[in-house]
Amino acid sequence: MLYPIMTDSRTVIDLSGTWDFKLDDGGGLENEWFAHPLENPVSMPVPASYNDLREGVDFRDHYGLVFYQRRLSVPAFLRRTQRIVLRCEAVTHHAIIFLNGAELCRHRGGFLPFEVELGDLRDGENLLTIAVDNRIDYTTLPVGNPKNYWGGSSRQENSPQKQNYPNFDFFNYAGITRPVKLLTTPKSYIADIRLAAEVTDIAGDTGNAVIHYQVETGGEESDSIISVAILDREGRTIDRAKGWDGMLTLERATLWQPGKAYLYTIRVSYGEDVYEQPYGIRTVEVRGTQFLINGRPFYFKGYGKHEDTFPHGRGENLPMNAKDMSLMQWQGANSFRCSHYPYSEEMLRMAEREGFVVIDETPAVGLALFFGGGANFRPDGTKVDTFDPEQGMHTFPHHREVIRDLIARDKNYACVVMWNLANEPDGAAKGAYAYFKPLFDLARSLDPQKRPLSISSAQMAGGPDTDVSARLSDVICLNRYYGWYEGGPDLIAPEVWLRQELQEWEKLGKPLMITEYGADTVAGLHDTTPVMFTEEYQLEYYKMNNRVLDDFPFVVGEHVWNFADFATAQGTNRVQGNKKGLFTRDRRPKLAAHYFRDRWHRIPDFGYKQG
Ligand code: BDP
Repeated sequence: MLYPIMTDSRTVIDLSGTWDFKLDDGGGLENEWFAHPLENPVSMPVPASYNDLREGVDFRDHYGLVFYQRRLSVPAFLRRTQRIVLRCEAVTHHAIIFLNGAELCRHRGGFLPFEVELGDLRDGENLLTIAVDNRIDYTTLPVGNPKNYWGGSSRQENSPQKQNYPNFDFFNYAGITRPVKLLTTPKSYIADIRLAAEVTDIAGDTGNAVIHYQVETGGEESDSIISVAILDREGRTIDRAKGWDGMLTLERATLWQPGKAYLYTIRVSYGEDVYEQPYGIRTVEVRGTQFLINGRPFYFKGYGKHEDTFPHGRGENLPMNAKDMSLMQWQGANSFRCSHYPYSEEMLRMAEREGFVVIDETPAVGLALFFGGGANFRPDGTKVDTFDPEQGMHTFPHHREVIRDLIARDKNYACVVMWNLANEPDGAAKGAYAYFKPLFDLARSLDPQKRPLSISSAQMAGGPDTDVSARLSDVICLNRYYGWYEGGPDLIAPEVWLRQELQEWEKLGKPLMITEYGADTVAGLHDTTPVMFTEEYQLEYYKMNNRVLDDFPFVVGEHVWNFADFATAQGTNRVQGNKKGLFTRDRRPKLAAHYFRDRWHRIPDFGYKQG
């Protein structure tokens, strides 16, 4: 799926701005709110999560549909000559699109783009309505619970007011969270480009590269020829080819490197249509216990993040993206994980330009009936397995969809070096292998670059004998909280346990990275004795954990949990959100941020461990 850009043949019109908005009263669809201008709407910015933008619990915790609406006029000359497509970058979680009262399409999933052609635009004004559904359950990703298993009271469960009960630890923000755009293309158009490079004779920043490309076209029949060219940063053409698929050859190509990005442009023409794809040439490979980028052993220094800011919620926040990138670079980090859902393409495009390494993740979080405890028992006391065909979770079809859509969107990014197919699933449960094996196969078959695959494993999934990740993942990714959930406030025994656990995983002969470790820390809480929740405890916690990680050559990276504090559902163990950030939610550093700054500037991107 191509990112919308303007070229000689294409336009993009951003529909961001202030839209009309109304919470559903339960009868919005039945009473066809989409067919007429909304009665008594409020103003709502697009893009943004709506939850924190008006006051009151009813608004923030609204359950079900909301309606967004705006008028739309499209110049007649464009309608005559071009194909007009509505593109939503992300609507969380499910969308129904209506144009002039008629339903155009439905889309499930809140973190990936979808497009629909607008064939029936009228002269003058058109009425565009997007109904957005925030309901989560055992069929959705992320997963929602039927009732509150986590820190909730029976009053909530019996309340006549229906609510979402996230089976995950971040606030269930909703709305039109990324831009809505109109894009126009010629009637015969370039639909997709798939790129993968083979690189040989790597020396320093260069290598000899052969880029394999495949172009997909769509729309009206045409006998136009496809031409493909690769241009360097100065705009010089280095090689050309013709046809649906083929090869471009570069001698001594400049490689895309962590911290040193170099992007070529792949220019594709087909009849009238022209598209330009930025492209970084690099290789990724797991060899033995090493993670190689351009043939050299890479060490991941960075974070699990969230798209979470005040008051946008998960709404796209370009200035904060830029600030985050700057803070990550200030700390000497080189990578982040898109926990726990695909991030906006604006963020990926920035990482691509800045040479920042990304682990791309599906929204498959909450796939475990152990989350919060207690959810996995029937009224008669017998256990329900997460993947029980009847009473377990039914996310498999949607999981397949999101893997397909994620790879369709992000397959050409050099910054994306690994696909993480799920966060903390019930990896030791009966049926876990049967559930995940086809998903791993699917991801492998779809990715033209055959990137490594992983799952971020929860402590509850156990060690290499029980955790399905041991059999399937190319890189073992562990979320571990030794010294916090496991054993905190003691830091002595947890150090022993972490060592023991790593010794077990080491026998597998695969590289391992820590994709989460952290301790809740309320900024401003201090003590001479490092007690839990103080900044001093967070610091001691990380020093202990890092001491262990440094002793294991097969550990290829450390991603702290989390880059910044973030909003969650309410519960007895959350103080206005999750406080495990190295930075506060408004991006002020805690003590540990300075410690990591010092540590990461001393750890090189390449060759830190001798594997
Ligand atoms: C892990 C989850 C993450 C949570 C974190 C925590 O992957 O989403 O926020 O624990 O408890 O289990 O802070």
